[in-house]
Amino acid sequence: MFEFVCQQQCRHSHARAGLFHTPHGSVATPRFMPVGTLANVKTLTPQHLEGAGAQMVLANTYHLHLQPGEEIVAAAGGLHRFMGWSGPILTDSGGFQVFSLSEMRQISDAGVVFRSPHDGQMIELSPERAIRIQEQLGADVIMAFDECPPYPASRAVVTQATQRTLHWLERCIAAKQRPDQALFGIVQGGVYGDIRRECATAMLAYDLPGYAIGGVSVGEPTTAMHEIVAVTAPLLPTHKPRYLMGVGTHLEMLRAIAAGVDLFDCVIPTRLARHGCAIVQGNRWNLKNARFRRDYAPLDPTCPCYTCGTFSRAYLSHLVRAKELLAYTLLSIHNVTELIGFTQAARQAILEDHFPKFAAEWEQRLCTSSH
Ligand code: PRF
Ligand code: ZN
Repeated sequence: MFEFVCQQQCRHSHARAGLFHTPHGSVATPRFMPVGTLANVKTLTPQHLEGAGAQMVLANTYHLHLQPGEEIVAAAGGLHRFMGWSGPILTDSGGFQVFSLSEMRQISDAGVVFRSPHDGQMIELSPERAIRIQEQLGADVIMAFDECPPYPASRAVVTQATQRTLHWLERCIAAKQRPDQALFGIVQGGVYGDIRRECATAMLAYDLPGYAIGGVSVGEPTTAMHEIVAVTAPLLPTHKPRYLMGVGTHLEMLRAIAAGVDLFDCVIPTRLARHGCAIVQGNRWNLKNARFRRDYAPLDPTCPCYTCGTFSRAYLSHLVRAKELLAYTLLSIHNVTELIGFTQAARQAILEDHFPKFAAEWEQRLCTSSH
């Protein structure tokens, strides 16, 4: 039901182009996945997403458990029906969100306990509970319940979190019942290469249908992040999808693709849109800037998106200044198209056997341009 086919392997890097088959369709990789935290990608309809080239979207166990609750989603027939997205969906397991979003949380080998930000009641998440909720939500790919240590964290703290992540993975596997969902393991280990290696090696024994790299982009320097991804990705099986969680930007994705990563997710395109910012060829533009007020060119004349094909920078600048809601939709359409388009261009370069040239040109562009 789940299969990853490597279509082309770059001969000068670990980059590869592949197809990830799921019960709700196939994902051509490398590919960026938009984040639909609360069963919607903020300000976008499934039609917009399809137009932007989205093939797989994310949703969050933590948020959906709190609101509206997994029973309501299950009674609708699952996430696909509930949110009107018929393509592949991935849900994150919730642990990471508890740690980054909720105060008053406690972690033990049993799981995490936290106070609901809605009504203050205590809520428990455990490997078993996270799997149960994700089975009720019904995404195609579900994530193991993991502990993502903060940055910076000592070797001792990271070792303990990684051990716990491995024990929890075993409990996730034991708890899992639905055969039509793929459970991905999440490699932790912070910035410590040897702990990453141990974690990856231990996880491979479970022969999971896919693996994620977690615990990066949590505040560490960019160089540390690139090193960790470069060390970790090649340890993962070549015939399984590799997913870098919570990343990101053009440069981060470019380097991760070169290291052999296939899937990405990040809130950046929709979050920036809500702040009136556009991502254009990897640069960030604030549409409030005076230089756009009388600029009647499209945001990016080379972009195939609806926004760039229809509206001017001056119009977008006006909508942003007036805080019109349409601004956020139009900028989100463009930003999501831009990030997915970038990963699609990388895929095309791999397929056509010129990824090194593609990577060198983008490195040059991204490392010399000012924001
Ligand atoms: N674990 C989980 N979700 C995540 C992360 C993680 O480490 C990250 C880290 N960048 C983002 N989302 N479960
Ligand atoms: Zn555009």
